[in-house]
Amino acid sequence: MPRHIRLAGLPSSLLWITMLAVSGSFGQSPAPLVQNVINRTTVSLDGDWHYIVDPHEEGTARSFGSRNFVEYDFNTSPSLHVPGDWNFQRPELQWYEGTVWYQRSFDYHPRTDTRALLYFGAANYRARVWLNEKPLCEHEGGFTPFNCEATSLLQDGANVLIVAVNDTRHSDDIPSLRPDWFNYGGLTRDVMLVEVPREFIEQYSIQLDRGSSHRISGWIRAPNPSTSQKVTIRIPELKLGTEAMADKYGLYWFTIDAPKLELWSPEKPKLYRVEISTPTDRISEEIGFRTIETRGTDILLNGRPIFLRGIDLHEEPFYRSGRAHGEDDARTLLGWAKELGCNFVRLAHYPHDESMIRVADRLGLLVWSEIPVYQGVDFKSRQTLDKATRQLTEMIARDRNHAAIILWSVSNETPKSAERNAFLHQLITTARTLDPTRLITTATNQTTTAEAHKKVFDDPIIADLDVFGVNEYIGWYEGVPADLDITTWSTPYEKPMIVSEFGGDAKYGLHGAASQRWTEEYQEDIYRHQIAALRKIPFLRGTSPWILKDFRSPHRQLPGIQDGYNRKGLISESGERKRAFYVLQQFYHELAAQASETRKP
Ligand code: GCB
Repeated sequence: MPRHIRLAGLPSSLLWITMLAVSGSFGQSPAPLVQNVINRTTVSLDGDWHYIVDPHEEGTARSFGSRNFVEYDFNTSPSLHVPGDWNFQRPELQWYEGTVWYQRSFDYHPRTDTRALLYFGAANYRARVWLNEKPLCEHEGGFTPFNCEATSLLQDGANVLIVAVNDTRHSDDIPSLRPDWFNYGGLTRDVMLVEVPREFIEQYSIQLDRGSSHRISGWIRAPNPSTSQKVTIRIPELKLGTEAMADKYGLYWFTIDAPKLELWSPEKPKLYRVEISTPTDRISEEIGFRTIETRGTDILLNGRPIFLRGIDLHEEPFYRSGRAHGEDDARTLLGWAKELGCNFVRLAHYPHDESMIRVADRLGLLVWSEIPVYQGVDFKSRQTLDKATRQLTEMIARDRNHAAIILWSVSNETPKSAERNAFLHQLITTARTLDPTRLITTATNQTTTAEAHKKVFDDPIIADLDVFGVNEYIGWYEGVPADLDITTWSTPYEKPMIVSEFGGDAKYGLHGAASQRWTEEYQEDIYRHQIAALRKIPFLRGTSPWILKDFRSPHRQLPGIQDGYNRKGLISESGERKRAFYVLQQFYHELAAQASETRKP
């Protein structure tokens, strides 16, 4: 059954979009996402969970969620740590793709006038949740959070939670069948109960108006508003505040003029504590204020042209296997990016853990955040578009108040076709409608090469974008590094371009001639030629090479060289820097010095 969900903050003509309900047959669909959970009262459900591996879907046939079956016993089953993928906690699960049943018990004492939402930071890829033997909710999409209304199913005292997570890949999923990264399954991010009052602040958008450097505006959504209820928004450091009344949709719109506002920037990532309160609820968050827009081929941050000195990264930690998670991993990964001289990161190819964005806010790193509409997507399927739309909506709902994010990306490397164009157009429109304050991008590898060494970036999807990303592997998948010296780049579009991927593989510690593939010298040579070529592209406004660190990919099996890793990292999986790291670092330090020179009064 199609279900209509309302998207807050939209003009009335766009108030509704049609989405398919997650399922009509199991529990509820997740409740609307509650933002900023780390500043709420929470009960952590992280820790050890019992698990049962279920390759034949016995648990579904025998209703594991709602009754104990004699041959299966969660209480005597081994455990997995949550948050974490299952693949690298148990050697026998490394290559497992299918269903794993998770179970844990916990004590809880419900309080009158308090609601409890069961919150999952992410479960890859499908999750079905039972609380105290009753189906609660299900969710699809491995990199975005969801929460389920648990209040009425929670018991005073012992409670039992069961989650079936399935990470089987399907051609009509997002991502599709063959992503070039490891399919880490499981409850990969935090699980918690979030306690909120009966009437609570669910979501809000607090940003500078597009183009204004001092007018803060936005909306707050609190379910079940009474028409007389007021919301107060305060920024204590600026001694500013205002009140707002609900409109008929339960949205509280407000504007605050802040003439003395210090803008957030990579050089000075200033955050202000913003407090929101209703008669029944209050929440605060550290928010930075900056503008981002384009003018011709320029990207303007706070009204001034900026060049994005970036690096791509997957959500994998250094020094251990599995999914990265939490602030420590984020600080290590983004710390390396800072050391490279970056002011920008492309978080590939899916929304990363929220702590990554919070750390980027504090470190002053601009962020490109992306949904996994990756090669091989079924663009003809309405259902697949619904899945992508849901992931886009959840990504924006979680992160819309983070100053670091300047670009929402709707896809990576999709082949040109009428169906592809329509599919991406729909996503771009949704992203713009949900968040008119940020720029929309995508990474394309579609070019027309009319003559040898003449690259024309003319993918028609560029017409729909604010900024376009180009992935290009001259010297690795195409020709040799010296081809970069004679390649010309052009585009019919008057828009800023970011080279969102380039590079080549090198095994750390393998040395040889610059012409010898897989050596650090070969990779270094690609970077040298590439940087010389980039300097000549007049509409280039950013670079983010592929990639910060070697990452696991089942596609990469060359023995003795790849051994299961994509080796395009500038740093090995154990933290050793390759020669190309220093080449990029030198380029970025030079660009940073030039930029600070032009900023001088
Ligand atoms: C690409 C993809 C990226 C791959 C990379 C590679 O174009 O966007 O996901 O990992 O190339 O190494 O081939």
